[in-house]
Amino acid sequence: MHVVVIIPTYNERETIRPLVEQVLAIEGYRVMVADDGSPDGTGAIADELSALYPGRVDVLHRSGKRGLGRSYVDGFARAVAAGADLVCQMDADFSHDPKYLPDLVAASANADIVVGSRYLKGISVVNWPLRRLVLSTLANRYIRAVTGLGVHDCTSGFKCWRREAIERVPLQRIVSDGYAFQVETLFEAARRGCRIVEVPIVFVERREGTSKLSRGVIFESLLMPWRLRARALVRRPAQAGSPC
Ligand SMILES: Nc1nc2c(ncn2[C@@H]2O[C@H](COP(=O)(O)OP(=O)(O)OP(=O)(O)O)[C@@H](O)[C@H]2O)c(=O)[nH]1
Ligand SMILES: [Mg+2]
Repeated sequence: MHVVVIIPTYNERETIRPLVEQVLAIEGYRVMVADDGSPDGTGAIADELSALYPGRVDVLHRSGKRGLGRSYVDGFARAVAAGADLVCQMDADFSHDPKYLPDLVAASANADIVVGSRYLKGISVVNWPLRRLVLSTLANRYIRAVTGLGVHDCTSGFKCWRREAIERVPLQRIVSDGYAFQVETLFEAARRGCRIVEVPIVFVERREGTSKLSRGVIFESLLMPWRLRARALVRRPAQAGSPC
């Protein structure tokens, strides 16, 4: 199995090195860092890691407009072109512990997309203030109600995709820039028949660096479920790739 773990970064110099090294400790896994020209030099650290671990660390340096969604679109396309069988996505801030990656990969034997879920066994989040917990759990209820998605943690950025599922989603038509990317891609995959399962994870709030959650990103996430619902009404899924 060719497994690529994509880590999008913007100013994550404190965590990127130990995180990449923990992922590489899992035999055979490769990493792709998708850096948006971080002013703090995260991209240069990723280049050092790439030189240190030849063939196992790829760095995608993106310039121009920043965006988590666009970083993943570019990263997915590159990983699939490089022959990946499974593509994982995770944050760089250690909120997603690499120890769960083998669980996600194992569950992909019976699923097209595996979601690392914070809300499967009650709520498994460490160090979030109450208002953040309330926001996230209400957001997930809202997304499920509006889109009809049957996933407990629709906004999770910790996932494993089978290559066929990525090929099935028309990535170039994904419009989200920010965290709404998670919801939009899940929705587009689900309506093309991809099987989505969740595995439990414990999510830990970042200790280093700063959050990139902005008002614009929250607004996009609030609007996206309605856009998706409207899209489902007016547009039949475009056929990209073979069925899941
Ligand atoms: N390439 C790229 N990565 C980004 C961008 N914005 C955020 N990221 C990365 O996406 C991941 C998630 O961002 P965070 O700031 O941790 O967002 P979050 O986890 O929702 O928020 P916190 O819980 O407050 O940390 C991190 O690895 C960030 O470095 C971006 O515009 N471009
Ligand atoms: Mg985070």
